[in-house]
Amino acid sequence: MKTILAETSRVPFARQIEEVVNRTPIVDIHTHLYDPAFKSLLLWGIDDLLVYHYLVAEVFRYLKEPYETFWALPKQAQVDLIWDQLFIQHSPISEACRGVITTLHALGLDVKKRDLPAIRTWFAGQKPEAHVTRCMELAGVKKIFMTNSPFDDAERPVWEKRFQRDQRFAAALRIDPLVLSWRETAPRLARWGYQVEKQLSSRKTFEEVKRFLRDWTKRIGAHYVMISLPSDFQFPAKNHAAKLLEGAVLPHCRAEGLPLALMPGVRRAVNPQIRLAGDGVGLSNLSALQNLCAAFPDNKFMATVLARENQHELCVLTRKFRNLHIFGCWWFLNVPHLVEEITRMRIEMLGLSFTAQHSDARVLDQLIYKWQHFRKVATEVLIEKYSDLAQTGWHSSQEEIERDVGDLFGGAFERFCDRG
Ligand code: RAT
Ligand code: ZN
Repeated sequence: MKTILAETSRVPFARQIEEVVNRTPIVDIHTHLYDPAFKSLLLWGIDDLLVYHYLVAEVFRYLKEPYETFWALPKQAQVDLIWDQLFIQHSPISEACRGVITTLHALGLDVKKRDLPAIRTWFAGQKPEAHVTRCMELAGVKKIFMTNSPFDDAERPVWEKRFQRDQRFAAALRIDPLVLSWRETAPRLARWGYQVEKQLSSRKTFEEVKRFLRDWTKRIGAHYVMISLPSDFQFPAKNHAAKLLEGAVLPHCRAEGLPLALMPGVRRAVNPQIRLAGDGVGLSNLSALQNLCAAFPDNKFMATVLARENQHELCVLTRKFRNLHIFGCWWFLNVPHLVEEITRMRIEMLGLSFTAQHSDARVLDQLIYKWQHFRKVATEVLIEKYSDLAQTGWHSSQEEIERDVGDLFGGAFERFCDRG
């Protein structure tokens, strides 16, 4: 009897939460998408959806030919092969495959026909600008953070030429090569007019690195600075990365009031033969992050960690340092089972003071599935949490739920970044 009563009183409440979660606009704080002014750098459409590196990793599990045979194919033939193997020869039930189907369905395409040529024809009739609006609307995303690297030879010239910005796209300054491959990066900075030395022994070099960071922060209007880190990253340490962080990156971020987003846990090129799909995951020693947060209380840090096994420790760390903001279920963690586990744990340990998800979309259309799938999980977790409260007689109002969901979907991040 008790259970039935609890169940029936839960239903309208559950619908209300679902409705708020579904209509709250999202600030997508980390993607690999570009302002449409970057033209071909903004990927969209069925072919790019299907050669997404998450799917490339999966197709190799079914192929017997040497890796090179796949890479030698023209892009459209790679796409055909992926479609055949992952959607026709097998059911597309992995998260990355299901994502393609969710996306096509949301765009109004009839997925049950399994007709790739017809899907291609539909996409060929779309215009990129209108498609951006449509995907953002279907995903319920109001702002997209790009990943902007001055070290990317395709991207850099666009910034140098200047262009009319699309206000829906915000910039984040990505500096992995500067911190992680200083030996190779120093000569590039020198070629670009910054007086730096490889040894990192002179004050001048750090000043010049800061000048480089200032120039690019200003040029792109960066809201934060970002680095992904190998799982064996340590701080403090007597290496280039630690010296550059302490001597240039952190002072720059402090001076500009910018958060430094750290993403530990990647093992790059575990299998280089599958190229972009070949990165793996490793357990990180989060003492590095702890040491940074403790030693630099005037710096703001953001973090997302790739290993599932690091998630609890990251939550504990976040409880200790208010200059740390955690975000997202990143890459291999962005599967419903783990998103649910991680989101539930974060809410239980941190309340609403974190950013629940980022899409990491590399293809515009992916916004649709990444956010539709996430909203479903978020709804389930939040229904559970508000129901637990309701059982004590604490009823959350519509406004309170809207406020809370808004925080998880970008509001807490915006407040954390606030330079005022
Ligand atoms: O999720 C991804 O697509 C990865 O390849 C990476 O881009 C990762 O998100 C990163 O930003 O390094
Ligand atoms: Zn990313």
